[in-house]
Amino acid sequence: MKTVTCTAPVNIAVIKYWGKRDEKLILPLNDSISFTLSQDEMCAKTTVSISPKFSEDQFWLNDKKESLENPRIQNCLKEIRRRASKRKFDGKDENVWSWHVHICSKNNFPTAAGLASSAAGYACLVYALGQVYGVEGDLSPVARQGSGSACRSVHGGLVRWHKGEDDDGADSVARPIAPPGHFPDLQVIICVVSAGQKKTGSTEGMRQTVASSSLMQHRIKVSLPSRIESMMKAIEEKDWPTFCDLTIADSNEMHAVCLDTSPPCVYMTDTSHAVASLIHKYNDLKTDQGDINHKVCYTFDAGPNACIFTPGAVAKEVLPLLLQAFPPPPAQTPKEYVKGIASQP
Ligand code: 2P0
Repeated sequence: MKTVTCTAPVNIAVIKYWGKRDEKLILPLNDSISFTLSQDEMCAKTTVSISPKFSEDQFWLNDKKESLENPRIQNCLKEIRRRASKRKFDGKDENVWSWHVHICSKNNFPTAAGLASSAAGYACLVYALGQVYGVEGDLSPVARQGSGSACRSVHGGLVRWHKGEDDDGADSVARPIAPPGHFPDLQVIICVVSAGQKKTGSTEGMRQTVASSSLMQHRIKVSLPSRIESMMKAIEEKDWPTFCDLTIADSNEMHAVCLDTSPPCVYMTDTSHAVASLIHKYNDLKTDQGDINHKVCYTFDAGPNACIFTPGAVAKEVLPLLLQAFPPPPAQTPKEYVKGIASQP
């Protein structure tokens, strides 16, 4: 028997992936850019075991036995086994690729609440499978077939997922663009507005947006090409204020196309908008004080929870403001509430 345990962190997109050009291969309509958070905060942990004695594949998610019929898991498994079947071990073929697998996966944060759980989950699963079956090489296109955003969690730091042009998805891969400490002393605050499951899953929401939103055409053809180039330049030049402006603009545009969808995909709540408003007021104050390097930015995924990127020096100022404006429910201790402050992504 061979056993491997891996962890993979969530990634938070600052240029969002929303919409596919190929549903089956999970090929996106646009490039996206994200931060992979640090390993010690929000992450998935997966243990995989393979043995010639196992009679079938089995899967447990958050301690509950789940079916392995999910085609996305099957696609990842098939691709890893295909790659493993082509490998030679110490000069000879080995049939480990044909051994059944037992998979046990856990998230240390709410699953399917718009907190990138599938990204961490599939990145972790694919990496662990790669290790246990002895597969080398770029695993981001395999993780992509589990969940699009998962391909970005295969790398640390700032990562760009290239949409690619090929019909078979061979060039739709994630590449690191800057290391974890690129913006020194950066902190991330995750404001959990609601840990409940979202009403419209990302896959379905994207499908509806592509089918019905005319604003989406503008996003793909006009806004994104220049925003992505500006974001790459801001990252290269470590231009924090511009990075903040672009991150906020892209989050708001993604949620605008969600609202332009029929039926509308409504992910942000009144509380989400109140958090965004507080951040704008804070940034206006910093701008008035001529202190734009201490700006902060927010971004919202397909859910109501805010992800706030802040320079460490102002995190100490922003967090008490948030706690004062949005007091934690009495059942939660302040420690639990602030658990979302990640160390440097
Ligand atoms: C992102 N999201 O770029 C965007 C922002 C949510 C909002 O990627 O259908 O779970 O599995 O490829 O990867 C969530 O979408 O969707 C997502 P599928 P996925 O992070």
